Amino acid sequence: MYAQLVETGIKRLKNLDEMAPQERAFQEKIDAEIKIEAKNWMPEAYRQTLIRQISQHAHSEIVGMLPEGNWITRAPTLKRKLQLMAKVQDEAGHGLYLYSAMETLGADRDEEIARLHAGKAKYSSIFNYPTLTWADMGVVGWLVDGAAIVNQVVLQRTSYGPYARAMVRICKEESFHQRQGYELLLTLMREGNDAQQAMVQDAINRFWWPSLMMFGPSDADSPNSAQSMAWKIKRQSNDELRQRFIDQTVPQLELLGCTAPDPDLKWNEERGHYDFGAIQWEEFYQVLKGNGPCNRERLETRRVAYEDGAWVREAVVAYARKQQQRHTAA
Ligand code: BYC
Repeated sequence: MYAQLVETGIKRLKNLDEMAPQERAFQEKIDAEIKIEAKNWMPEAYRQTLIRQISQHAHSEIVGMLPEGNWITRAPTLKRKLQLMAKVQDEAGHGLYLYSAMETLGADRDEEIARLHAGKAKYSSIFNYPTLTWADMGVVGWLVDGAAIVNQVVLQRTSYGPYARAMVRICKEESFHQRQGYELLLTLMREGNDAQQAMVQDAINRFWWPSLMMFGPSDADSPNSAQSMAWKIKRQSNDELRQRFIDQTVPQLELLGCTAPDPDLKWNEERGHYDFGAIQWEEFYQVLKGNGPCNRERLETRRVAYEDGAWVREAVVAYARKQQQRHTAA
């Protein structure tokens, strides 16, 4: 795959013999599967790539709380409310582990959050779509967390130690999220009435293509992939992961008794994979530019939450100062 990416010439990568000694030693360490830790030397571009990816990932987790947070007060039973609250809290936790991993690279959390709130930072495109019905809670768990797991299982082996270790716990929690979503949908499909079953199919129709876009542009159009694969930040390409997600999701879709909004989706015996239709990349790039259905609403909600939470941050700092004074006086 790496050789293939180099050949396509998206970004020409240096050979080992073109690198300065320190950089060559770094690349050899990566090639030998030795993790890079916070205090180790690393090329500035490696550090910046990680800050970019980890901060975007952290932002996705906390913005990702919003579409589901909207439904906590409307959950149909106590059990569903508890599950949804636990899931949304887990996403906040994921954001915290990831911001901490990002800080080990010297990035400033407040600055990165300010960039998010100013509309200057990216977060996952998927969270710019609205959650219109209760079935969306099932579909977000099943498809959105399902896609996130496929991407994140591989990131457990990413070359930067603190990021890889954060992923281990995140993957365990995501797997609970995916299952609760699927179980919610199975219940609606097996015990629900016609309207409830139609609600599930409608949610799948709306989230299917945006979930496939979560993996990022096709390999040929992914500017960061070649270098990130060489540094083993990314271990598998966007298209490889997208294909894996489709292959494992279609049987689950069939078990639900639902369909995907893709007439070209069919098993290809020769390839041993599902074929699927063309993704509308224009829609994806529009969402990235801030023109998705909910971009403005999501950022505004985040800004208000941050401002409303200012007193908590001040109280925590005041308490810490007081404790420190007591400690010094004693
Ligand atoms: N949305 O060269 P590429 C979750 C950007 S949340 C927005 O392939 P890269 C969850 C990309 O950043 C899941 N932007 O980039 C939470 C780049 O822009 P810049 C979040 C996207 O980084 C709550 C440009 O497009 N998971 O789990 O090599 C509830 C070109 O792309 C997207 C992660 O963040 C997108 N979908 O590969 C439920 C995983 N795709 O920065 C669930 C960690 C691409 O050059 N991240 N872009 O301006 C990654 O694995 C990689 O960053 C990606 C993109 C595969 C996403």
